[in-house]
Amino acid sequence: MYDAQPAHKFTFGLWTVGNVGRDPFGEPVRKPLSPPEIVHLLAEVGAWGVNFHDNDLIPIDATPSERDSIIKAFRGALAETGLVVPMATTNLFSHPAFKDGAFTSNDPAVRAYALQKTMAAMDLGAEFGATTYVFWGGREGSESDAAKNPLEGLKWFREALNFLCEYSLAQGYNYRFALEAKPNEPRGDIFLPTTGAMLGFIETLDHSDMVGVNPEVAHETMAGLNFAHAVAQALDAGKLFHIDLNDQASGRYDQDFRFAAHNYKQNFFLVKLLEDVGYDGPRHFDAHAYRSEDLQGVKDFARGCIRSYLILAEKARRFNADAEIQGLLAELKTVEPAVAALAGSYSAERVAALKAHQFDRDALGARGLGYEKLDQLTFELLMGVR
Ligand code: GCO
Ligand code: MN
Ligand code: MN
Repeated sequence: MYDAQPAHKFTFGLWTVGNVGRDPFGEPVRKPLSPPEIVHLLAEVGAWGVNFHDNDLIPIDATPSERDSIIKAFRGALAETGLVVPMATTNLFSHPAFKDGAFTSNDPAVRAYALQKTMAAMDLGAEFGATTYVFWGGREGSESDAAKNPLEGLKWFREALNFLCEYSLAQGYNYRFALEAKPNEPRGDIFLPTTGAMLGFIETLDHSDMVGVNPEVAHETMAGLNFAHAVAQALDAGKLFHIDLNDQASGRYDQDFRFAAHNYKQNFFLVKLLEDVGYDGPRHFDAHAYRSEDLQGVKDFARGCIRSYLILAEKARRFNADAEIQGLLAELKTVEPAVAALAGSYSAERVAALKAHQFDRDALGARGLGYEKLDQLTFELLMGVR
């Protein structure tokens, strides 16, 4: 019943199930897996696709011949399993050169190197048929505003994206760019900290039509925001090009937990939103297993992400088919048609009708809305007692 179908487009990054469990306080707890091993693991758990940063696949110091043999082995694993590569991205955060950012580094040599590295990574992604290119500016920010002018940072970031859009077009790549916001970590503050901020920034780009967002559950939650609302804004703008699913408790470090491990209710409304609108992009799990896990635990983690999504999708269908819930929702909208017609878009007639109408504001204020019942029914449905 909770089997993944290709239409769900469930994907994982090489860095997710490949995560070895290193953290700022401790060494790795799992052995590294090679890219072909990861592809086979993902096929085993039911994933549709695999994504990568340039250096997840090709180490930053690989020789050309090492590069060729890695590509050959990876291609072989994709052919054996039928997995696709829908998204690629650049690692612009691990190497010490990027300690003050990549596209927004104060050092023009670093900014130029970041462009060179990204073009090469776009070439690599295109070789595998990727059509979405993610930009997560993990180091694009500062610890002290004494060190960097945020206006200059934004200007440099815009310049880089305009450059790379031109490069994508000139190469004939089919890329759509997806910008991923995060409020902080690893920088004290990261520029453009929320999906809403990204959406505003996109409109200032030369090729804004090519650029959308890649919102992540954990990142919006770290900022104390309602993730489903951020996703709704992206959908409303036609900009939901990709999505990073995971989980996070508010006010904690960047946890990247298994999807829906923490906020069942918030993630239910997220899945309901995606399913109701028929979102047809990749559903990417940007998460990793707890540090307590071995290889079996990594598989449990990956299967859990997929299964939890499918369970919540099934709950969303039940919510939509639940007569009592739907009855309460319909009741909210039942008003006299003549009064309902007063709300709507601008017209001279509506202005005249509004000016003439007498509203009974006390009656409007006195009406109980039934949200307590609605929320309780939602809880009962999610807990399986309904
Ligand atoms: C994080 C980010 C990253 C990016 C990834 C793709 O908080 O570490 O979510 O995992 O999504 O680098 O750009
Ligand atoms: Mn993250
Ligand atoms: Mn992410």
